[in-house]
Amino acid sequence: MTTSAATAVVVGGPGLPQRRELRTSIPGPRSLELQRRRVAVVPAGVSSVMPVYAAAAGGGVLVDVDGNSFIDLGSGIAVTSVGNAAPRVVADAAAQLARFTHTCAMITPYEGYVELAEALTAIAPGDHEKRAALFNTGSEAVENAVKIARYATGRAAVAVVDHAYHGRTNLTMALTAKNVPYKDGFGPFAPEVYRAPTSYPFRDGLDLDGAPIDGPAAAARTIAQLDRAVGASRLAALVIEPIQGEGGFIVPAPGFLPALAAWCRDHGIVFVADEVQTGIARTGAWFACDHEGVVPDLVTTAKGLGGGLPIAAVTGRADLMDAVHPGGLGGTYGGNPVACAAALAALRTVREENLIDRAVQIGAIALDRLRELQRSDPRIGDVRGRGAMIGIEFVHPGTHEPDPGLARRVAASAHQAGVIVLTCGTFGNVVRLLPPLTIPTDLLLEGLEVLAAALEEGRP
Ligand code: PLZ
Repeated sequence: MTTSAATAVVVGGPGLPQRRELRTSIPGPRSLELQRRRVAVVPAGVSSVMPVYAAAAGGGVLVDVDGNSFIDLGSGIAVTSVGNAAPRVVADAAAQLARFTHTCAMITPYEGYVELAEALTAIAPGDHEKRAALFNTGSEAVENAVKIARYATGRAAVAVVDHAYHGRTNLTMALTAKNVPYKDGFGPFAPEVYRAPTSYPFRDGLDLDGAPIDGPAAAARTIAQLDRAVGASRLAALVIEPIQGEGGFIVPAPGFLPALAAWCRDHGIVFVADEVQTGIARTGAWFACDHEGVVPDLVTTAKGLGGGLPIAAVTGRADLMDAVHPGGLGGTYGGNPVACAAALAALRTVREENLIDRAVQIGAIALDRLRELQRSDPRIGDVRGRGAMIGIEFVHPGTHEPDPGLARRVAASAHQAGVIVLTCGTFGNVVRLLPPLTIPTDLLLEGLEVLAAALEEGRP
């Protein structure tokens, strides 16, 4: 074991000084040393956005092993919504660690699993009777939602849409739209997956009468394609992100999701809302579906659910969930007791710290500033989002042609200036903001100014 600067900052959480501070070049010498060790033992296929090694994090900052303090606008891809090392999560997970770390819920269950299922069935959209099954990752939750839908309907086909991201396992790679880096060279993929157009207001053209395609029209286009290519009666499920994440932070036009949900209901197709990225307060509601009153048959959650620990769930209609034979669903670690304790504490944190309202405020602050930037910068094609899930789509001025280079440069220059931001999008041209909901407003504003400066730097 080598001693590192991690020993200088041993405790994370909201008590960390909430400031941006650079002490070394980025990455610093200790990060560079760890990176040298890493490339010798970790395959290149597992890559990192910033080779900056974490020592502690909390509130709205991440401190690296060289003592640099970054403003965190990424939350480890929408995971630490309640803040990193959130006090309730740390305390309850630690208490559970000391009681027992694992029994396997399929062997001897424990209260935390039941309590989390109670919590999830209470907050998931709809007043109907529900069940929840726990897993470890978002991909695993999506796979299980498809298993349940297939079992319950006796049908095989699964519909997904353009720009979708649902995971990296074999079935979820098939559900995911983008080839590089997710699928390239990794086939053959699971069969019976069919893709249809989605609603992408910034890129959707005009209809035959020259009117912009609205939500219901976009849904009609999706449905027509699925009717033609598959047939509603063959479809077990439609799996869809209510706001697309990796695909570009795409908020569909109003009415799109409700129309699809209604079509699914009319044809016995299980409507699966993949809320792995959007769920649990991120968008300013428990679930992104809530914004339009859409009630999915099944909803997948992960990321924000566990306060940083790996846990995922499928929650939904009792009749569908109960259709599967005993022993048909499970896994060694699904609903690990420490992760359950962390998730229950994370949900309590959302409630007690009013983080749903905070997500709304963060969205208002960020959209306001970014739209102001957009007014004087034709490279910003679109600014969109809901709550603390915000995307900035870059284009070549005067066109809709994606500019992924600009997104990369802006993100890289923000990193150098001490702000963690991520990119996304089918075209790689979106910078996305996913701050922890515990970020102080002044840090959020400072992070936005760093982005503004990064854009200014890159002006032609
Ligand atoms: N569904 C909607 O956003 C994970 C992927 C990062 P896992 N998104 C981040 C990467 O490059 O691997 C995600 C998602 C939606 C499913 C998943 C998959 O969740 O926990 O990564 O398996």
